[in-house]
Amino acid sequence: MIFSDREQQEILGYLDLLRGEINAKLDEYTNFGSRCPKSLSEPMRYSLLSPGKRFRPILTLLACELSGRTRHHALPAACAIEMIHTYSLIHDDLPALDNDDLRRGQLTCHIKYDESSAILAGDALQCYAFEVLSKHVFPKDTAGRCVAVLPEACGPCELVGGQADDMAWKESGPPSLEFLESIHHRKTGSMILAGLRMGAIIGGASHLQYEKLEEYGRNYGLAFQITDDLLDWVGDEETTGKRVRKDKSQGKLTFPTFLGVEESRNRAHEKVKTACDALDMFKSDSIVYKSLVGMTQHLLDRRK
Ligand code: GRG
Repeated sequence: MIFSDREQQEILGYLDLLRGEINAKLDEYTNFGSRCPKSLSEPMRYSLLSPGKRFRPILTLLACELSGRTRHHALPAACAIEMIHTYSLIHDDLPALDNDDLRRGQLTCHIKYDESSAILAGDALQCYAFEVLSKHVFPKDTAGRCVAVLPEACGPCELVGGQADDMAWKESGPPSLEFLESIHHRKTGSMILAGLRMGAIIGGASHLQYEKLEEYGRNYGLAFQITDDLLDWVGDEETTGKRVRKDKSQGKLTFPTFLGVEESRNRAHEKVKTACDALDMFKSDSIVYKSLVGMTQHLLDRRK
């Protein structure tokens, strides 16, 4: 889909508006006052409120709107997904895992504070995500359905399982492309799918709408990961806000190491097209539909 300059500006403006609403709600939810020790709330807020792209919670809001309800109903679920995502980044950056010192353009949590603070901040964000879902999503049976979706996505068979396999594969010999895709489906795709699923549930999606949003999410997830891998090869630290050229030197399993840069780019194009095609039943001139397509196509021009 080709957007005019004016439409592109409208899309950027709309995505900024959603990002602003998400940031304000994350701030509000983590203003614990004296109920939570400052030594914990500070590192939690430091990482959570840092300038992430917020594309997972944005997907939740857009899925809710596409499915028929206004986005404010999905804000708690959007914040919950960002809390889980931030916890995974804090823990992934620890010395025992990726040992990174830069994230979102600022020092990682354990460098800014210390390791124990970072571990606890991650733990607390993980639990708090479920508290937010169960307390703030209405009606209660909808909250229950969301509380069933999120732990599956970030649990042993998805996010954490994908991470475990990513760390252990060297012991089991040369991996296949299928295995690489399976790791990325679990580490990256599962959280994207969970965000879309919760948005669809809260928005009251029909069975078919739900399935189409899932199909979109599976393809978006892979496209996102391929372009993320490519950024490590061709991106720069200043724009991405994180260290680059680490994957190759650390022998990481990525799409460019497997397929080369050109073939990886081709794959990303394919996935973006399939993702956008999955949205056909939602096609309209609405800013919600156009923003979802626009942000998907933008993956191919990612700089961060
Ligand atoms: C430690 C439980 C645990 C899990 C680790 C998600 C994960 C698994 C590790 C994070 C590192 C990584 C390379 C994950 C793949 C997903 C990914 C590309 C995350 C970065 O997401 P962005 O680009 O980050 O959306 P921002 O900062 O914009 O939110």
